[in-house]
Amino acid sequence: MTKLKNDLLIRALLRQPVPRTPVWIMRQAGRYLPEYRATRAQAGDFMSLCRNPELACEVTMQPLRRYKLDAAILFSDILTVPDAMGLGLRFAEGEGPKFERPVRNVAAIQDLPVPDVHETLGYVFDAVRTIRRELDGAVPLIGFSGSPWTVGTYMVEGGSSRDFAIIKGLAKEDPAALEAMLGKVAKMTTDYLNAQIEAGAQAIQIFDTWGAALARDDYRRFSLASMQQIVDGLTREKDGQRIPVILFTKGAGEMLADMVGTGCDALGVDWTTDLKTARTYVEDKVALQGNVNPATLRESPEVIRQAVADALASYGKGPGHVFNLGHGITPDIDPDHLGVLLDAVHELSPQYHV
Ligand code: 1CP
Repeated sequence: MTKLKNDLLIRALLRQPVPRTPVWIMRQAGRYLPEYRATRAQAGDFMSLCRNPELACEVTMQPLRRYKLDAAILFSDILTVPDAMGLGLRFAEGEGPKFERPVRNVAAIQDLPVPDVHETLGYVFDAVRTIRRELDGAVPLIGFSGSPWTVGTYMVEGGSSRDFAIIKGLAKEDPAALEAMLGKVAKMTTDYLNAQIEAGAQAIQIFDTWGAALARDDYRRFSLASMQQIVDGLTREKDGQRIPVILFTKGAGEMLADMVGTGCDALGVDWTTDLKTARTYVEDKVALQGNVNPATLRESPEVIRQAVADALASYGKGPGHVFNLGHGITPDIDPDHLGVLLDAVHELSPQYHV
């Protein structure tokens, strides 16, 4: 096993001292990069890109060739799991994800299979192995999944949703059925992430994009409990190295305090909670990742640099900060603006680590 040449991300996630704040960017491979758009065109469509390990590796590497990043993230999607459960995923051009067979009732939940991940998602683990070979230890590779609740919103609604009316209806009418569905997704996701780790993923992030659409009690019952089930089942050490786990509930706010108890290593924070406040919620028990507003990247270089300075100052001194945006970079961003943000992190962060 190659030793990491740059292990700043792993050290920061474990709250160990680092000489500067490591940085990666959610959705760092994606549509804002012209080279990504070219590779996707070559693949034909988004799912063909995900299913081709060589091309998935290529788009994973693209942002690392341009920028000084401290991690790679597997190129895939959170919806590969329900696709493997037989729901029939397609990405209609300009429309976002759609499922042909959404899960709408108790019978569909009972019939929902939990297939073997090696038989259905082998292309993802092939991509992980291909990327690890290509990285050759330069930086760690982050594997990921969605949270069962977030994935469940797409499974029940049949695609993206504004108000989550159908799944919230199910939560009210038949909460036990919803829990059963989330339990199946959690089981499949645990196997999926463990197979990513087996194939070479060196840290794990669980994206809970829609958890904060729930009231706090419902968040605990439907989102946090199913993430807990995953964390409890994850491989936490491989080849003598701990595999850090990051939970990211967008808009978590005070719920960050509830998330610490899962046994995760780090929590993602979006820009609606400042890092100083988040640090008081988690009482320095876990590392924090974030949290510049992605919209800041539309502003001038001066504004971007100031946002970096503010986020670093808000976290303050000491270990346990991984720099990131508060959510994914959007397709409209000028790639040079991301360079400004990353240069500022490299330049301004060492003073917080003396
Ligand atoms: O047109 C295209 O090329 C597809 C756009 C795209 C990309 C680049 C989709 C479709 N998925 C991805 C890759 C992706 N998705 C990654 C790996 C790339 C990287 O981070 O560098 C990751 C981690 C995701 C995760 C993901 N997919 C989330 C959670 C993170 C988040 O941003 O909140 C969610 C909610 C999805 C669903 C999804 N997949 C794709 C789209 C457009 C969406 C969002 C749909 C919606 O808004 O409801």
